[in-house]
Amino acid sequence: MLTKFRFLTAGESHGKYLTAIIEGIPSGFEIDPDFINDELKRRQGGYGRGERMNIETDTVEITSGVRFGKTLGSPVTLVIQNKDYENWQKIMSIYSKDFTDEKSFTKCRPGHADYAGSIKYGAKDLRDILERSSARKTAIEVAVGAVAKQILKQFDITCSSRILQIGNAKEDFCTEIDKAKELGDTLGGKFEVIYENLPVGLGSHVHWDRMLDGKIAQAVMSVPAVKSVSIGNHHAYKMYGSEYHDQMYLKDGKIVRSTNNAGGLEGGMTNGEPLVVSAVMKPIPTLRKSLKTVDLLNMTECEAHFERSDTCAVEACSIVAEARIACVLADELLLKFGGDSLDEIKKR
Ligand code: EPS
Repeated sequence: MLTKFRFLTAGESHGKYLTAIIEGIPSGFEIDPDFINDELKRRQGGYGRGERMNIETDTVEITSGVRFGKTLGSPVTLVIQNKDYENWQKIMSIYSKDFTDEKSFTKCRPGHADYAGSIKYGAKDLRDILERSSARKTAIEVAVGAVAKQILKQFDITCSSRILQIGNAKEDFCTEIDKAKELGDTLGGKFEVIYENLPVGLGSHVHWDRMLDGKIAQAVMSVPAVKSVSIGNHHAYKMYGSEYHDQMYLKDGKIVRSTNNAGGLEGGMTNGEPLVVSAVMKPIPTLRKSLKTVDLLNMTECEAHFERSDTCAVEACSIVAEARIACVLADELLLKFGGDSLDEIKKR
């Protein structure tokens, strides 16, 4: 869907590397690996994360497209090493299997990709599905998003996010997470991402697949475990039009608004107000407390597979959503202003 800021990612959760190639970045953009690493650290953090985060210290290596701190206009390649691969080398070997079938996992986890993925791809071992469906891949997505954020930074576009709710808690999130952990359970929640200082007119009203609200919804909805996305005031369904719509006034010759219920988007285009996107993350489907399922090996009822998991990853999810939106916005900026170098774009 992205046409100017295009990227592909690859990598399994316990494979050797997570990789991304970004194509379409004009020359002259400053890229700071320390900023990317700070973003990776933010994704690893948050209260309620699991043991895997104690193993990894996600760090990016840039292997193409940047010289002396600036983009060359050529594809930018990012690589993150999975430290945990060392413990999984045999299980994740690319060579023919040299251990018994007993190691296969066949008790699918309700709520994960295991069941549908096994049927779709004919996987006898659900690990063939788990390894790519794992939210581990969001590490490299955050690295790509950190590159996109550095493009946005050149135009003073800034980003922030906050947690709105975890389970039933609107304030004391840690206690709520501790409670779930004690029960061997998991928790989802709700978060909000805000982008400020966007120019008017990113996106377009002229065709359904050019509308920015649709592009953002797709980008955030496909973050693992996200079940709903909304833009602006999500109580729109119960408000009068006269309450909901952001009325326009003049102040010192400039158009101003007293509300931002539209969340910065009207007619599929940015309107100059802050872009406000909120999303709901479901509880992680890998949990210590048993969930009833079926063993696909012998079609008997059993308890779902459990290795280890996070209790709550809503904060990490919000960082991933920030990254996904950054990619969409960087793409829109490059689409609108074009150019092969930063200087050329700035002139436009
Ligand atoms: C994740 C790494 C994974 C999980 C988590 C996200 O590591 P592992 O599978 O080795 O424990 O902690 O993924 C899930 C909970 C999931 O259901 O996909 C990460 O790096 O964010």
